Amino acid sequence: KSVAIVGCPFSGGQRRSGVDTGPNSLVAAGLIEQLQSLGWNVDFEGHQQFEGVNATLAQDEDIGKMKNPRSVSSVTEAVANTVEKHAKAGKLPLTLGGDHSLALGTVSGSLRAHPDAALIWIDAHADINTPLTTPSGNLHGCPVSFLLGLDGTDVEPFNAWLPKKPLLTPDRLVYIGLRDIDEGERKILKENNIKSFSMHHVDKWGIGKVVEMALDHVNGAPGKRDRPVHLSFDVDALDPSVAPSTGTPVRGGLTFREGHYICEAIYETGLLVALDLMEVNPSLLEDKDAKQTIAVGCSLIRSALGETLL
Ligand code: DIR
Ligand code: MN
Ligand code: MN
Ligand code: MN
Repeated sequence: KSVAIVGCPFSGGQRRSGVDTGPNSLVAAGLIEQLQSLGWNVDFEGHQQFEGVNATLAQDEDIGKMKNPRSVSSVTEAVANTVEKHAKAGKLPLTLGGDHSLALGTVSGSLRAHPDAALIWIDAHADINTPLTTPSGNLHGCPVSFLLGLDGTDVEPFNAWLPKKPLLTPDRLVYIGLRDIDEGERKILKENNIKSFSMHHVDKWGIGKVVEMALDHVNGAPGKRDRPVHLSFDVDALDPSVAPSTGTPVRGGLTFREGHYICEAIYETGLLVALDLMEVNPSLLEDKDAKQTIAVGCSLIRSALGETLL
């Protein structure tokens, strides 16, 4: 079993600098050695080279409401190609963010290799604004709408590389951890019948039941387990007391164990084909908060790759 680390030092999908240092911090904390000790063959050829793009963010003029559209489009297109390549070579791509706009690339790459895959999105936010509904213009709040090809997403420069027929359908998408949804997003989730387990549902049913229901949903029947799974984990899904150093923390999030349980349960299905760990921003708070967030990021990844279920 091989994992290919795709380090993505990119921050242009949102406004706060520092999230581009996330991948390096995770690797410097010993992630590679940790995965090797779990028995994984780790393929890491250095982080993706986005320095040029990060340096020219200031010159990337808005298109409509979208901030940094050219940068986000070129980075996500490149990431899609990298993830696709690793997935087709039989490796499990592990993408380290960077902001969550990157998942437009990672999920595109996964779906090219595994067209029937499901997307499990763990986040405080739904990241399903369109270029028309986005209140902030930040593209880290929009990747899912592009993946689904929603109204308003057929825009330059993204339509130069995204397929006319979207790779993802709403029935293969599920959310866990939501608690900060914009008005336009609420409408989109409803109209497209997208399954969402908010923190309310986690409280009501417990995380064990929620993960089973999420897996049942994307597989189309209770107990059915055959779809490959792309797990996209925004560290802000966790409560800020657990993962403080992230750009848009929201109170009332997943506990340490709830976050890890999700990763373990998905690993246990044997269907995980790709993993994203996004929005770790070590530069926002004091050193001890940054260290805590990096450590929890590494530990979520280890859980998704089998640490606690030997
Ligand atoms: C808000 C915040 N929904 C937006 N989004 C995210 O800007 O679209 N924060 N993803 O992490
Ligand atoms: Mn800008
Ligand atoms: Mn988020
Ligand atoms: Mn997110």
